[in-house]
Amino acid sequence: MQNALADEYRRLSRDTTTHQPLAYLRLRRAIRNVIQHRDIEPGQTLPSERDLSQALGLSRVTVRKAISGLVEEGLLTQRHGAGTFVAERIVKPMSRLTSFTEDLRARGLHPRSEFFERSVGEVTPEESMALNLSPGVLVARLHRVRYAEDEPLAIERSVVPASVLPDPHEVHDSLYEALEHHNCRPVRALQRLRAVLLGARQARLLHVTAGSAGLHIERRGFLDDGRVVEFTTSWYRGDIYDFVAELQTD
Ligand code: 16G
Repeated sequence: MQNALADEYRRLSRDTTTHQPLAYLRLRRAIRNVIQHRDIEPGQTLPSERDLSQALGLSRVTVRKAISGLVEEGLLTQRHGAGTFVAERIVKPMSRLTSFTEDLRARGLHPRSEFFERSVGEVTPEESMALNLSPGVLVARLHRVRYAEDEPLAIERSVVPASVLPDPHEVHDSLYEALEHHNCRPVRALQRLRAVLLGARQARLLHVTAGSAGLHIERRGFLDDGRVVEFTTSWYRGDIYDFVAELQTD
């Protein structure tokens, strides 16, 4: 792994198109790339700070700074006395508006969806409140299980105004890619998260036992002009996900 990382770091140092003059940012990108290419697997240890600084000819301060950024992003975890590992749980920073597909790709995982429903219909009273739509307006609905390779991670039900997404079959794996295609990817979101026990059907779909812990999340995504473009209800597996928020005093 150390060789793969050293090769990637040198490649980035030579690359004039994406040239990153700051060594710690270059190293951060090299580590991210080897995780994405699966040269290092979740749960495996990263070479020590000292080994990395020797192999790459960098100061330990630089190596530490590169690693600490990836720990904050949730890609790496540190255990006192045991070293730095590629995170096994998926750590999702709550301050960044990312999609399921992007979160998994960043970890070198292959995301995919299995749909139960892709339809267009009249907005329900609950959906019209969440999306600020008048009664009678049409919405596109997507109901799917989200997988990383063959492992189910979440169940999601998304509702999008049909004026934005007239045909829900345009969504293959990523809703945000389809919205981006229409220049309607949300730029801001409000998210409400609570702990739940997964019911029998949800548990079966997520390959866990009934009554396991889950996270129930509602996201309302907004466009620049304030229109609500997405109302998604998700049930994420509690045994895999950590949601992390950075807090600051006023
Ligand atoms: C995430 C979002 C969900 C969004 C989806 C888009 C959370 C809790 N939920 O799962 O609201 O619709 O990503 O992902 O983060 P996609 O572009 O891969 O379909």
